[in-house]
Amino acid sequence: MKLYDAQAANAKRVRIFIAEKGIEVPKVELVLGDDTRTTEFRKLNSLGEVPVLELDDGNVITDSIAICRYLDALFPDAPLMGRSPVEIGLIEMWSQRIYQELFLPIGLMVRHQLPLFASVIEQVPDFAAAQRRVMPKKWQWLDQELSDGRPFIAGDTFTFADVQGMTALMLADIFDLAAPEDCHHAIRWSAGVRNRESWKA
Ligand SMILES: N[C@@H](CCC(=O)N[C@@H](CS)C(=O)NCC(=O)O)C(=O)O
Repeated sequence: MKLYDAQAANAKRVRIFIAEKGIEVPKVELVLGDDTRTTEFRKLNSLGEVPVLELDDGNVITDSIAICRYLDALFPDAPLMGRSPVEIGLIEMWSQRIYQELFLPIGLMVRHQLPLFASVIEQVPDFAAAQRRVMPKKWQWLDQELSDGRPFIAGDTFTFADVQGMTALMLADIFDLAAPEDCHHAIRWSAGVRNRESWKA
C-alpha cells in the first residue's frame, strides 16, 4: 500500500493515526496545490485532494477518515475507533462532534482565506471572518464537556476523537485560534495531546 501525503490538515489526521497505531505505511510526498492539481494525480483522485491510500489490489481510498477506518480494521490491535458496539457508537459520536464543531469552522476559514484555495472555491472573506469569530464559543463548548475531568475526549482512553481534536488543534495553532485562557479543561486536554509522540507526525 502507498499513502499519498502532503503538508495539509486532512493528511495530518492520517499521519497522527498511523503514528498512534504504531504501524508503517510507505509514503509518496506531494506538494499541496502543485502536485495535487495535476492531471496525473486526478486520475488517482478525481477531486485532486490528499490524503489518498492506494492499496496493493488496486483499490484507492481517497478520504482521510475512510483511510483511518480501513487501517483500524486492517490492524485491529489497539483499535482507536472502538471494539464493542457501544464503544464504536460513542467514539464515532465524539469524532463527528469534534470534526463538525472544531475542525470544520477552522477548515472553512482556511479555505475562504488562503490564496492557495482562491482558484478552488469562490472565497467569501466575511464568511472566513465569521468562522474565526465563532471559535472561542466552540472551545468553550469543549471545555464544558471536559469539565468532568476525563483525560480524553471520548473517556478514559485515547481514541480517534482525540485524533480529530489534534487535527483541529494543529490548525488552531497555525491560525492563532487556540482555546481562550479560561478554558482550563480544553487547555489541559491540548497540553496532553501536544506531549504525545504522534503530535510530531
Ligand atoms: N474529505 C477529504 C478532504 C481532503 C482535502 O480537502 N484535502 C485538501 C488539503 S487539506 C487538498 O488536498 N487540497 C488539494 C488542493 O487544494 O490542491 C479528506 O478528509 O480526506
